[in-house]
Amino acid sequence: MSEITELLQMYRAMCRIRKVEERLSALHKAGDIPGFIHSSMGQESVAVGISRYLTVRDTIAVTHRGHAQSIAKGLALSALFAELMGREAGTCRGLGGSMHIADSSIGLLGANGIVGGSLPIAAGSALAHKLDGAGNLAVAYFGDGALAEGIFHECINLCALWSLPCLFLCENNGWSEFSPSDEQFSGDLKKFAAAFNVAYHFTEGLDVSAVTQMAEHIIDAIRTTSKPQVFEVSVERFHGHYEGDAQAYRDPVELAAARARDPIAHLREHLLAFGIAASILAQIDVELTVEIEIAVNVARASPVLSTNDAFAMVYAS
Ligand SMILES: Cc1ncc(C[n+]2csc(CCOP(=O)(O)OP(=O)(O)O)c2C)c(N)n1
Ligand SMILES: [Mg+2]
Repeated sequence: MSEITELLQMYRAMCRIRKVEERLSALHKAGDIPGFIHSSMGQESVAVGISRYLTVRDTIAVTHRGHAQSIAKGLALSALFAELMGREAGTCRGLGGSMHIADSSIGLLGANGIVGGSLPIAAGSALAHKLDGAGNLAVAYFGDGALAEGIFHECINLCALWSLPCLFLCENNGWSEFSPSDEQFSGDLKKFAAAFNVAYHFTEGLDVSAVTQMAEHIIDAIRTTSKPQVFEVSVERFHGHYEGDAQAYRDPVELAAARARDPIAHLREHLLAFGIAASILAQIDVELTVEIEIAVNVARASPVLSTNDAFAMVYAS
């Protein structure tokens, strides 16, 4: 595949996630989505770069900010919209919502409302992959906020000790809810990795090509060695902690600078400079809009489960 075809694929994949989240934001504002949702706008390069090198048998455990990670792994958009809108066509029949989305048929082990909750799930899955011997791996997505949780240390220790094929993928957006991470965490992920004899890699998420190149190298190494590795990607969180959080606690100058570090705009400029016509990029936008509206309509056409149906699933018969 030519370099330009690959870049266009990544552009489409990142725009798809961005447009889904913009649509989710509007649906949430309109009252069509109950509960909290957390957007990955500004962080799309991570899931897109990693997922290029994952197969359907590789597994991922994702965070509360997990839409991008799930879509990039292959989650059907109609199942995503339906789940968030509380409809029966959702991945968990609309009972889980954004922070419990799961689809084992594509290796999506589930989103987590518990900070750090993805780590032990991925570690367990990595043990299963090792016992299975088929060369698959597990990815534990987590935010910088999880570094202050004890479970991170337990999981990286066990994965290193037992030589488990687990990628510890830290999306470092510098924020943990409404606090800058440096007010929450005094350590250093690179040094933590070294302390557990685990290889560590870092890149800026602004450039999806950099994420992709590093991801290929790391994922190949994990498959070959069956050893865990840490990959930290520095990204920007464009929206509030949750949709509806106005981010009054953020300095407007800092926020504007963060929003200027947009991986999609960055790639778009690169593609235009490469000679790709703006009309080709506009066509991608139109195609994605159609795809998303079809998914929203499928979700809307699906019924909401009755309260009795919900109770029926609490106990096995
Ligand atoms: C164990 C636990 N502690 C605290 C919370 C409350 N909480 C929800 S999200 C969050 C911040 C998470 O920050 P980070 O891991 O960096 O992810 P980000 O939101 O930046 O993507 C916190 C503290 C929680 N959900 N679970
Ligand atoms: Mg964070």
